[in-house]
Amino acid sequence: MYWNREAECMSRERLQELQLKRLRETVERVYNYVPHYRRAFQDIGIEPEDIRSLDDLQKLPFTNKQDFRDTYPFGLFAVAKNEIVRFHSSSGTTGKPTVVGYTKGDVATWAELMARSLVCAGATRNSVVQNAYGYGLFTGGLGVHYGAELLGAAVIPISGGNTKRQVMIMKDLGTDILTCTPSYALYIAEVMAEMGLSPADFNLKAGIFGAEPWSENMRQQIEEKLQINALDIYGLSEIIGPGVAMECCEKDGLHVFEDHFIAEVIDPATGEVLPYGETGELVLTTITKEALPVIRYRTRDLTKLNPELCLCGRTHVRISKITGRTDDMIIVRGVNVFPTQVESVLLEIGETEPHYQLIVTREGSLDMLEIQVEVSEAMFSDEVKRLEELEHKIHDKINSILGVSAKIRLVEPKTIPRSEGKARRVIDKRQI
Ligand code: DLL
Repeated sequence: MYWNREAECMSRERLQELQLKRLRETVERVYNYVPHYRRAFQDIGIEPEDIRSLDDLQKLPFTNKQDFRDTYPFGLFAVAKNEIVRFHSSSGTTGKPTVVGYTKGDVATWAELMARSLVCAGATRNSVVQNAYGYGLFTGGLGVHYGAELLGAAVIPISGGNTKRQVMIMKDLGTDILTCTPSYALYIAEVMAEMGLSPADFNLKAGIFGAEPWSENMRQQIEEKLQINALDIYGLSEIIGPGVAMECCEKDGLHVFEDHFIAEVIDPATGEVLPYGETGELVLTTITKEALPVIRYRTRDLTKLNPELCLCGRTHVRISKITGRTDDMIIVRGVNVFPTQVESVLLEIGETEPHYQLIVTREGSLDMLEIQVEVSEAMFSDEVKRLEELEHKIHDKINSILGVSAKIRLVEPKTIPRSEGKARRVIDKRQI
């Protein structure tokens, strides 16, 4: 099932022709209407006519988060302000937020991409989509909303939070598609169980989870607890919001909607483009955006590209599940650690609950990593010896897989704060 078969299954040859045409139009437009780009191109002696093939994209300069900050709020817009029909803002926690704008055309494109994403998860016009992404400046809520409406599904604009009501509505309205962050999906499952309900009491079929990194093991947990197909959706405000890439039911990578975006993976240290299959930083170029076209945006998200044809029939390149952000990575005594690696180890051992947090401190000049993870009530009130054994087991496995020695602290159920949006996995208390 596809929303737009022609676009999603287009031959690579035609797709690349289309990409080149759209790339050239975009480059022309930003050169003419966005002083930042004109300057950046001129600095390295590039004119729009120099872009003759898709490979020429590599000649263009990168765009960073800092460029958004330096030109805050409207400096990167390529249309007059009265063409803008919507603003959103990134959820950045440091410095000024990033403001992004959409024309009518952009809102329509975004809805199309989200309709495609919903169909990837098996949604139809008969679906009831419970949208528990936050509504507001965050792109999750309204992004999914417009896509679900375009599809003709019934959308429940419930936003995040008030989880008991969330569960009740899910049951009473017969929700079949749930959209929220993966960490919130787990919390919903927990509340469901507390309310004495089981998946059999619901009509849930699939979930579209994203906005934060999550491991394959986390997928298994969610699928088991909710008895659904759990699929990954990727996106970011600077590019459009959710719907840049979406996993199909093959669950083997997320298709980047390449008729609207061009994906590259670079070595974050050198900026060099990496061959297919090598892990690096995802760089995205928009080729149909009107209000805010973005050239070679450095996402800081780590992934690799897979150009092989997918069994689902879609021809668009796939990114593998994002393992983390370059700036999410914590360096503990010189060792790079991503929260998803820890998550993967914990869930593989499988004797803890899927709620964890990493706490980094510095004692003297030594970094200390503590991993707090919840265990079940029964386990917690069990013999101390059993808890110690489990702590050792986790410690050893983390040590052998990540190469870092961490203090493991098993904590009581519900000690770790639950999130209704993006989970906070790392608390870095080092003053560096
Ligand atoms: O999180 C857009 C979104 C909403 C995506 C709902 C999916 C679902 P921002 O708030 O701008 O936008 O944050 C973007 O979130 O650069 C990634 O680091 C992270 N991220 C988004 N989706 C995924 C994912 C939205 N599926 C930043 N896996 C991105 C891992 C993700 N990380």
